[in-house]
Amino acid sequence: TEPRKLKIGITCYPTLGGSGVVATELGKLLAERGHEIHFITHSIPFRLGKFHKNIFFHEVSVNNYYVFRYPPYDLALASKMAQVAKMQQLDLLHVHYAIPHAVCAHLAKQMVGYQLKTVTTLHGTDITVLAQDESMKDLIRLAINESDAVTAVSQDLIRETRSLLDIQAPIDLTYNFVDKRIYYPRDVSSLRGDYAKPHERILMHISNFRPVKRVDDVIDIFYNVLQTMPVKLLLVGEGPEQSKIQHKVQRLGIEEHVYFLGKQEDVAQVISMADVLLLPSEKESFGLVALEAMACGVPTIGSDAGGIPELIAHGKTGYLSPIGDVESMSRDTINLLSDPILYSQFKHACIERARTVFCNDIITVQYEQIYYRVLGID
Ligand code: GMT
Repeated sequence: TEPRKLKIGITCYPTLGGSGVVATELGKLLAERGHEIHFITHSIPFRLGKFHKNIFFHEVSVNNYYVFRYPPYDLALASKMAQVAKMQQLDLLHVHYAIPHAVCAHLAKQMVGYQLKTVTTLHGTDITVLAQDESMKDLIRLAINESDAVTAVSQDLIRETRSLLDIQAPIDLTYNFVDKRIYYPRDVSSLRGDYAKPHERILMHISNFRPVKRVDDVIDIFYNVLQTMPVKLLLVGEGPEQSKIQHKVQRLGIEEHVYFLGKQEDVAQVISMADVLLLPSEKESFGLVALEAMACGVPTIGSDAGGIPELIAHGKTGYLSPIGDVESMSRDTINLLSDPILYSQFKHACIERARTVFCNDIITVQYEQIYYRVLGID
C-alpha cells in the first residue's frame, strides 16, 4: 500500500531568490502528489501561482509594540508555526534556512503537545555568511543539531557546513531542481528581435546584484567579447550593485549594447532569449539560475565557486574558471559562440542534464523519502 499523505508546514523567505523559489516549487509539487501543504511565511510566496486545493497560506504578522526596539519577527513566526501545527495536526515543519527558521521550528516543537518533526534545508547564505560570525555559530549549530533531518543543496555546502560548524550529524544532499513543464527552450524569436539583430548573440546575467555575484566581472567579460563579435547584454534583476554597474556601463561607453530588464516574473521565457548565461559569482552554494538556464538549453560560463561545478558539467554544459578570471571566461564565451556545432552539442547536453540529474520528479521523491524517514513511516 502507498504510504499515507502528509501534512507539511513550509517556511522560507518567500520573496528572496533561489531558496524562496525552491521552497515554493517543492510545496507545489508535493501538493500535486497529494500532500497537504501549509506555507507559514510573512508574505505570500512570489511564485505560488494559481489556486491549488492542497495549498494553504498562513501569514506571520508582527505587532510593532511600542516597548520593543525591534519587532520580534522570529518569535511571532515560532508561535505561528506552533499554532498552525496544532490546529492542522501537521506531521512536520520543513524550513529553508537555519537562521532564523530552524531555530523557530525548534521553539515551535517545544510548544506543541505532540511529536512534531522538523526538517531543515540549508541554502548557503545562512551558513557561509552567518557561520563566519562567532557569536552566531552556537545558534546555527543548535538549529542544525535539533532538526530531525538536515539537507543541503550541494556537496560543497555539506563540506562547508561541516568544516565551519563542526557538525557530526548526517546531512542529506538534495540538489535543487526545476519543473520541466515550465523550464524548457521557449520559442522566443520575436521577443529576441526587440534586443538583438539576427546576427547578434545575447549574453545574459540574472541575479539580485549582491556583491557576491560579481556583476562587475559580467561587464568585463561582455566588454571583451564585444571587441570580437556582435553581442548584446541583458541584465535581469535588481539589487545593491545596480547603480555602480550602470555607471560602469556608461564609463565604458557600451550603453547601446546593454539592457537592464529589472525583475522579471517569467524567467523561463526571458532566459530562453539568451545564448549564454554569465555567472561569475564569488560564492554560490548551487546557482539555481544556471539550472533554469540549462533546462532552457542555455550554457553557463562562470566561476568554479561553491557548488557550481556540481551543477555545470565543465566542457559539456558550460565552462568554469577560477573566481575573477575574466580573461578565461571571455575566451570561453567567444569560443563557444563562434563554433555552431560545439554550441549545439552544449545546448542538447544542457537540456538532457537538467531533465535527468536535476529533474523535479526525482528530487521531490528524495524529499518525500526524508519526510517518511523522520516520521518512521516505511
Ligand atoms: O544567492 C543569493 O543571493 C540568494 C540565496 C537564497 O537564499 O535564495 O541563494 C542561495 O540559495 C539558492 C537556492 O538553493 C542557491 O541556488 C544559491 O546558490 C545560494 N546563494 C549563495 O550561496 C550565495
